[in-house]
Amino acid sequence: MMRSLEELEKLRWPLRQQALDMVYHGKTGHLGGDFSVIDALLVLYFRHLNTSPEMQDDANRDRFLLSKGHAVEAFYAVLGAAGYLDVKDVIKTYAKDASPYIGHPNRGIPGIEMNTGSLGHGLPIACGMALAAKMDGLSYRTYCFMGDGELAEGSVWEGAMSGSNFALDNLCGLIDRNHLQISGDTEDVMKLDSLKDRWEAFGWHVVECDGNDLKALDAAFTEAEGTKGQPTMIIAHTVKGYGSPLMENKAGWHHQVPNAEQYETIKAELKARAEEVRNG
Ligand SMILES: Cc1ncc(C[n+]2csc(CCOP(=O)(O)OP(=O)(O)O)c2C)c(N)n1
Repeated sequence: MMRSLEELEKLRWPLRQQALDMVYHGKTGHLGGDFSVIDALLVLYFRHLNTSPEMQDDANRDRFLLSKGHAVEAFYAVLGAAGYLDVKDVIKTYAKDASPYIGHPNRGIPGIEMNTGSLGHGLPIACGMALAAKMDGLSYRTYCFMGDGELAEGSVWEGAMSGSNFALDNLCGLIDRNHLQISGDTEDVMKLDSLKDRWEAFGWHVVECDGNDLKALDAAFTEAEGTKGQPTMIIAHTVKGYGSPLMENKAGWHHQVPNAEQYETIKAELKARAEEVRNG
């Protein structure tokens, strides 16, 4: 279902509110990483991914893996907007006993292709899916979103090697480059400088963009689609907690659940962003 960037500009604030509601009522979750990646998820699902709730058994549907699986609340919100699930159900039951909506993506939920959350698994599996498309003569594309902290996992670099070795131009990765991971700055935990050079050295086409700018993301995915002979890695420069000054750029909000007062503050911050859009 194609939506204009103007429509997505409106959608990105209420969808963050839904993620906030899931975490607040479920008393667990990862709001910082949800808020940094939700814009990229929206642009992908509503402007690039060739799949839909009706296409789930279609062998030629595009594949998407949220390798940074802890951002599942953002994923549920986007799947809800795209018609895969009822987001009210998610908000009501998220992380509660017997709910299918657990804290990481789980196969069996419509639209979820793979269980993720043990970091580092997405890219090698995405390589396998992209290679399978080539072997089967199918035209579907495969996308995989990772966190920058996730790049400390060795298996990511096996995927990096395989992607170019098999010339997987039907594969597009995205790194949510927000400079923070669970315990602080990525440069203190595991240095990632020269990130573009590293992926290029592994044989990937690299696109850098502002990962909280819908237009820039849209152009990056379009460039990936037009790239032949090698896979593309989009380095999306984002702000962890984007849209909530209370949470922005603070490592503590990786996994923190807001109290009642913080909940109201974040809600007001999101409402203000939504009003900005309405007032042009
Ligand atoms: C294999 C593995 N090791 C450790 C963890 C614990 N963990 C959960 S989130 C996280 C930090 C991830 O940081 P990043 O990928 O940058 O995510 P973001 O900041 O975008 O939320 C870690 C280490 C995990 N989920 N899987």
